[in-house]
Amino acid sequence: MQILSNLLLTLLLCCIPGITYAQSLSLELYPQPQHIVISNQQYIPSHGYTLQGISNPDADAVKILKKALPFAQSGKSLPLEIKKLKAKTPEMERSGAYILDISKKKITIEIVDNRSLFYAAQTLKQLVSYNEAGKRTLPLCTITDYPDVLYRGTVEGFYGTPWSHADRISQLRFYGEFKMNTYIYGPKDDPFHSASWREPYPVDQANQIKELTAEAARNKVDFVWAIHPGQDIQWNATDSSNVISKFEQMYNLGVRAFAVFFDDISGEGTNAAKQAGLMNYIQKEFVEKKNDIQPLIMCPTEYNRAWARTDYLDILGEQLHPAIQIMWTGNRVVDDITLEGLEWVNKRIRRPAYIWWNFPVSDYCRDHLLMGPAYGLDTQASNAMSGFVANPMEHAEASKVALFGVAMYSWNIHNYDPQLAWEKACEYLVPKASIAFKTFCENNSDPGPNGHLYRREESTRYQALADNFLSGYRNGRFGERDANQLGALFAQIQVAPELIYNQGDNKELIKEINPWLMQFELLGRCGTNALHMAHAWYEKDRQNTWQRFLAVSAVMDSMKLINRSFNQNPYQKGVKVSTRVLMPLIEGIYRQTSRNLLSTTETPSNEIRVSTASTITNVNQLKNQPWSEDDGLIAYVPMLEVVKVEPDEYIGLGWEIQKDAESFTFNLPQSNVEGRVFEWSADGKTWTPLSDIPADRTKFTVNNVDSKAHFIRMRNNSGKQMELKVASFSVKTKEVPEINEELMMYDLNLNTYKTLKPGEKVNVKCEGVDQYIEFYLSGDNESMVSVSGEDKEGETNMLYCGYAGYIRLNKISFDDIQTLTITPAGKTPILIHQIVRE
Ligand code: LOG
Repeated sequence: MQILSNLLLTLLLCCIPGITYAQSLSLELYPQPQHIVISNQQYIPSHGYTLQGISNPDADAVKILKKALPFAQSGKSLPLEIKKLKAKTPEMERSGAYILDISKKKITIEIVDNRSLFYAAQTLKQLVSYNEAGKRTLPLCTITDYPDVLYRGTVEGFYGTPWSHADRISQLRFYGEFKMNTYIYGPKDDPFHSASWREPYPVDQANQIKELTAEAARNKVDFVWAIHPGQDIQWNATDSSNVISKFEQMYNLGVRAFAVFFDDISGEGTNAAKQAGLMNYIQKEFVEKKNDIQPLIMCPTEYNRAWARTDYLDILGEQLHPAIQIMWTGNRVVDDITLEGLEWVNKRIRRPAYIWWNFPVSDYCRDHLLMGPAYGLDTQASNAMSGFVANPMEHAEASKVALFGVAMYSWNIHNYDPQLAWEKACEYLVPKASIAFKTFCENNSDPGPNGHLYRREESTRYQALADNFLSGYRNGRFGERDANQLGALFAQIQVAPELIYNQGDNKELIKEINPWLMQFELLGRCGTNALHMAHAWYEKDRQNTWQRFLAVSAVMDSMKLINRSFNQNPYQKGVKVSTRVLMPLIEGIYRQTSRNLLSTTETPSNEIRVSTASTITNVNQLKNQPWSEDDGLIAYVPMLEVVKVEPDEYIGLGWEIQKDAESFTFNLPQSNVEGRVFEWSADGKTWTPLSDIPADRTKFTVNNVDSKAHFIRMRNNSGKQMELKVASFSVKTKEVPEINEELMMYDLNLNTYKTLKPGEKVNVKCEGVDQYIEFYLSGDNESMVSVSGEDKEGETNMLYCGYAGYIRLNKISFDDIQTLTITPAGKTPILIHQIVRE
């Protein structure tokens, strides 16, 4: 709001003749320039321009200028002069710094390098507007601009499907447009980057990289190629030259910037002194010999403060050549970036850290999208970092929402406003349906519970509303005003995807987020139904409440279907939307309604009560790791980073007492197997070794788990620290023996049911009923049902015949009847969800 009113104020002031107004936020320019002096006047150039000044100005920049401005073909013209910038401050010596001066007689651009001209042209492009007559107008102004952070951009450093060639081209253009100058190539699942780092790229892929380096150059972006050799590197001359040979191949494809990543590895490769040795060797034998290569970058093994428990960083700080940059993710793997945290690491590595920000990366929460603002970035930190790159989602276009913020932040840190950047990003990406897109994004920004404990604001504007409504409903009230507002929101949510499909020009974006759009529409529907259901309950209309309950259940079933059908990756499969506020609200209303409907003194019998599955572990890094339960498979959600297991610590699982295990599977790559033991237990207290697991295997399935077992664990019995990755640790339970459908009619769960086909019947004893019997039934539109009973005289009395829905029979109507019989009265089956006898 503040920003908006500033803008308005500025615009107003600009309209008063003669006032010169200087401040950085006076024009819609992104990223915001550092200094703007602007007059009130918009001006229409009287002639086309001609270039003057330095010879051979950057051709890519000139192309943009020629598109933005009228250029003179012949005759009279205005000068557009490009000259060398005489810097008076160190900032104005930075690559990309420029001064752009627009007066009536002339435009002057002062530059440090080609990048400066390119950026000045990008700014100019944003300055041009059109008046009513369709004429180009320009504001008279002077813009003095430079980047706060030297290296700004992204690191394609996630696990999962690497970006496509087209994705990358589109990214590079986007970076150029918003003054980001760095793209670090390091997708974990590119074998030529990581697992097979010694191998050269096959021809077709090599050609694509060549194209990327050219596209990067056109956009004044450094294409940094990273190698990830640490898991199997040998600290010898052969492997040192293997790294250099690979770099040579990349150099020949046009790469002029390089990085070596040592993250997420275990064993010998983690040695700090050896890593520094290799980096210094590359510095001396490759970088210094070539002469046209950007400063080297390394990602250390202890890349965040939570993991920095040894002298690893100090060794790097001392031994690594001072020209080499060191990456850093912050206080944790995924976290905000604070000045305090930066100062802490900078002291140890003896240079300003190069930030690898793990946002909006979603490889640890793949069922979610992170579409919210890029916030949590210290605005005082400009001098404490040498670079700032963000690790994005595997969804390239969708990542641009956050990356727009990254561009704004890293260029002009002090003035960074995450919310404003987010809004502008949404408007930029889906201009014709930006409101719908904002609705989608603001309700899809939190990763859900995760091992990194990283959460993001989501649906913040609706949190109080949702809480109020739900707590009122739980106490028997119906907050009409809250309900109206929520109703409007759900209606907006329901139509948002349609608007985005129809009006969104960015087809790639739509393709990426399509499963979530489908789910979002259903969320809107589900929310609307839930509110109707709550209202029906408030009106004391049980029949209607039950119908609405069935409607909500049906939409929830559709959502489950989408969750089972799309995005079936082996890590976090499925499609989750609005899990922070809105889905919990709907589920809360749903559960409360179920409780309301079933408020009875009966409790389900012991037979159908269940215990729950969960992880059991005393390993710190795993304590917050979620687990999944799906089709009888209980499993740790796979983790990406190396886990350190101290002596006597264990990783385990427990499962429901009524289930028997069919098999146990583990896949713990990168682990030392020495001294580990696998054990099972019936009670979680006494443990018995699991035999038959080969001692050297990091991956194995046991098919004959003792039927008494309800816990399994792997314990470190080696007396020293053990390293491993948790790719899988799971127990499959046997199919539950034939479900007794009869029980489902009395389990106090409205979601389970018994199906009754035409001709079949169910008898219900009337003995013990004091007040009434209720039937919760469903079927299709034609499903009819009859309830009848035989009285003492042996005569059949029809008590109900009609549609299958909610039926309540008061005791008085079946006083002299011992058994009621319920049966379909038409040609279609009915479902009995619950029979309540009170
Ligand atoms: C990896 C990275 C991954 C990210 C988020 C770094 C330096 N390395 O835990 O590839 O995308 O975290 O899951 C990492 O962050 N490991």
